[in-house]
Amino acid sequence: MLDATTIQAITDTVDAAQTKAKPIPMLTIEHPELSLDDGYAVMDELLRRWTARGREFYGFKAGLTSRAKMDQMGVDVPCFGLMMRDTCDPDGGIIPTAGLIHPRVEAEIAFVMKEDLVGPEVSIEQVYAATDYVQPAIEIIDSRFENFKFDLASVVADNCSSARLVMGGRMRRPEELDLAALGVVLEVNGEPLAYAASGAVLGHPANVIQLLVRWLHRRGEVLKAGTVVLTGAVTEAHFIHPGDTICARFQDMGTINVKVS
Ligand code: OOG
Ligand code: MG
Repeated sequence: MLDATTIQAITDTVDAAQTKAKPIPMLTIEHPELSLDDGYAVMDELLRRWTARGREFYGFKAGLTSRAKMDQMGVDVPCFGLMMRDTCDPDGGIIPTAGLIHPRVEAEIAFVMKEDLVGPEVSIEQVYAATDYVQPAIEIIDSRFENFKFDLASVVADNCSSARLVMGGRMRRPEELDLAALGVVLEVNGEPLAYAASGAVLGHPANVIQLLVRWLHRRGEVLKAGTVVLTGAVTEAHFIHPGDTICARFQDMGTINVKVS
């Protein structure tokens, strides 16, 4: 692993790119030895700094969990990132993008937990029992890397491109839905841009929760009650611009409508 001083220096670089919306080259160009664990060490240091600045942890995001996203980004291993409460925008509201570099929108299914889940292995039944409800979400991602180009270690160090999110539509109990096969349509300015089914993420979005619990266990952590989890985009992501209207329709789960400013 990289030494602590180098992790701090890389965190400084990512932190500045995120704060100033100035794109940087993919980190492995200057640090070819950057590993996946190093990427997560940078993410952990980012969280420590954000918390010290008074920002509040909101939940986890999974990224690169669907074939559409893996093919679009050229990375075929899922990753986990952190979401902060001050990046949430309301359904029916306006998403500010002034502080973002090249934002893209994604449609995702969110889980909100009501009981702790402790790994390494949990069953789908345990995931359902620990889930308070599932709900539609849209995520706005914004890679801090030039031309949205990265490898796995770099994107993890950039907190998996997390930028903003909206929870909306209807809250539903997972067992009342066929979560492997719900249709999702993503529209921008009234144009349907992408179609998918909820099972596009690892065959079933609950499988993402299993993977997250395993990942947390390896880090000596548990998935806590009250945590929100975005399970990853079901379709490829689409660029958005000020003035755009976004509509994401989720079968049996309602619709999210937002405007981009
Ligand atoms: C990485 C984050 C991907 C998802 O839902 O797959 C992601 C990226 O594509 O920039 O959030
Ligand atoms: Mg996403």
